Amino acid sequence: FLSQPQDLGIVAVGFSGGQGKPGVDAAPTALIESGLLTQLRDELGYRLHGHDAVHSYADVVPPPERDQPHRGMKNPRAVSAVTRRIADQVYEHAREGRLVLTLGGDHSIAIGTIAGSARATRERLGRDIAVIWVDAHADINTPETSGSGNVHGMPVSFLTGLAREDKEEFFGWLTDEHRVSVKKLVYIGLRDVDVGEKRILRENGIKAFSMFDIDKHGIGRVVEMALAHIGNDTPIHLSFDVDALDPMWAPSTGTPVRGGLTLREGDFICESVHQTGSLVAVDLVEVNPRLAADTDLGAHETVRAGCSISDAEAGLEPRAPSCPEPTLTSNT
Ligand code: 4U7
Ligand code: MN
Ligand code: MN
Ligand code: MN
Repeated sequence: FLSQPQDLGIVAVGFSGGQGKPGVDAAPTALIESGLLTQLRDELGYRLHGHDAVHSYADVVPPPERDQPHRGMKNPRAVSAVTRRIADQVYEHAREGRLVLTLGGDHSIAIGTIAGSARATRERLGRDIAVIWVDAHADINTPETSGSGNVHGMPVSFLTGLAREDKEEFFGWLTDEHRVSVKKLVYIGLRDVDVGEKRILRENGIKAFSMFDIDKHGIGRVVEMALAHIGNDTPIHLSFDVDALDPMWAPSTGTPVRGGLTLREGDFICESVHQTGSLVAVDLVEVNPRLAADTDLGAHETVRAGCSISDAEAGLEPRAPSCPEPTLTSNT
């Protein structure tokens, strides 16, 4: 049984190389400027670590002309080098028993965050982590199945070992201690999965709750089933792509898909997962304040939604902690 950490490790990642639209690197600053960290410190009482810098990893990112595609992947050296650094940063926080909050950046950075938390959790608790991936997309393309070559659509394949590469400069630094089992992976919110990805999900028996499942069972039951799948007391890494939310709530993101989660459903997922007491790390990715900025409300609303999601991930609930759970009479 894990105790609720009082210490929060922050990794603010200003990186957009896993996809083609600039601006997603500006998200950490936008989130922080809108008061995310002070909220976590002042209202949740966390001690913050690593919050004074937004990292661009400029020292390891090669110039674009020296980063030609490899196996169809765009910016492969940059993404590999940056995620390798992020893995070390997350590892350092998690090894100290801190809850780690990573603010992206595009979703390729989860290669680093999950590699780091998987390794630290094995070392600290002798346990394998489970991953809850909340997203409109499955992000499980291999370089070969990807139509876009964008690595933000591939992180899960590298993390599970479905995609492999020997060369260190192309994610060859990933070893078994960084990887997660396909059995400990569960998706919530899917609604735009590529044909090749569907085959990968099916062939590997990966647990996935689509928007259809949420409509059918309700978000409460879906989260229950997701948690049941990974098992009690399993350390959890929650990776939240803001495009899981309906564009009504989060229009400023690179690959919006209609028909998504309400903000409350997104918050509910995070609150529920936090309540397990088993969270070791959380990501919030794909907020792009430069997109849908024309509507003016777009970027602002998306940043607000991002803050709400991060608060929920860290355990902020509208109910006071002293307030007892209402007793409900069940008719089932
Ligand atoms: B995100 C896509 F083809 N599957 O691989 C791809 F539809 O992190 C989208 O979830 C990936 O935002 C989206 O490029 C990645 C596409
Ligand atoms: Mn997505
Ligand atoms: Mn994603
Ligand atoms: Mn996206």
